[in-house]
Amino acid sequence: MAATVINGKEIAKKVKDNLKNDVQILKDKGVKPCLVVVIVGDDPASRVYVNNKKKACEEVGIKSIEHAFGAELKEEELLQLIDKLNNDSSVNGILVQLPLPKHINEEKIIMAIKPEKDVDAFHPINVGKIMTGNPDFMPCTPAGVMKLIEETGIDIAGKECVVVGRSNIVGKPQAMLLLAKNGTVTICHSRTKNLEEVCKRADILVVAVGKPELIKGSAIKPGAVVIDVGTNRTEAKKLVGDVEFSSASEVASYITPVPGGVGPMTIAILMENTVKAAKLQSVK
Ligand code: NAP
Ligand code: L37
Repeated sequence: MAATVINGKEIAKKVKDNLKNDVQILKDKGVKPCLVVVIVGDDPASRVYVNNKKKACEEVGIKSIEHAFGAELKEEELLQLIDKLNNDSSVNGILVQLPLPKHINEEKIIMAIKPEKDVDAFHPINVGKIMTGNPDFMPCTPAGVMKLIEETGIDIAGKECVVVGRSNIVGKPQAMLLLAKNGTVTICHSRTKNLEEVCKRADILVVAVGKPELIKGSAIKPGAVVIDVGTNRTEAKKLVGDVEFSSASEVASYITPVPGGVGPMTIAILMENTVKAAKLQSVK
């Protein structure tokens, strides 16, 4: 039996539509939510994502400002810009699109962003709040994944959840969110032995590795929910996930496509975080 394909684009649209109302209420109070997106260098994937983020802002009614720089930008100059944005009360959210050029220390940049404006939830203060519960901002991609799982109607409590990948952006916070919903969580990475066997235990499988079609149908438990975070461009310029869709969709009960799965949800959560930032800053 073929799996039901979870339509991330449609679910993201619902999230954004709900936000429009919140934005209008804020505007009526004289608060204009504003997101600043900073992009350094000419990574084509980052360019697409930043454009999609700006487009989403427009849809929701959030003001977006882009600062684009060549790869030669100095770390010091970026830190100065962040300092200026931190102190500009008309700016609610600051997002520095990663990856940054090698000569810029990403950790240093993340640490420089005021936690109240850190809509990516990458600052250690926000990461800590995700771990202890009750965060101000949700981690965009993992929270988007949670909404997609929610949409299947499946209760996470007590389920075997396997996350493949342990990055600070996706894998690690993903595991925390699944744990918070009482999943029994296993995290896999490049040193995991018998990856297929571990994946096959999963009722809910989230894959965020960055290796095209790494996970095949043979690694999936019949009836599992499969969420594919991977966004890989093949030589033929085709976009594929970390899961082999053709074989996996024969075994899973629900599966996300690439594109049109997790990507649009990442952006929808970013919009939620920006509106939340504007709300929190307006009651100060
Ligand atoms: P990352 O920082 O490169 O991390 C990749 C993780 O995968 C690491 O933990 C690595 O293990 C693990 N890994 C690598 N090869 C493996 C293997 N053969 N078996 C098991 N684990 C393996 O990547 P990321 O930022 O998390 O992104 C992952 C993918 O998701 C990429 O394709 C990225 O483009 C995509 N992504 C999509 C969205 C979206 O919104 N759709 C958002 C963010 C990222 P080690 O830790 O041991 O090295
Ligand atoms: N929050 N996310 C945040 N901060 C960062 O610094 N790098 C990074 C990050 N990752 C990120 O932006 N990922 C991402 C991935 C895919 C999309 C958007 C953001 C996306 O829009 N994906 C579309 C297709 C895009 C395409 O055509 O290439 C999709 O449907 O999947």
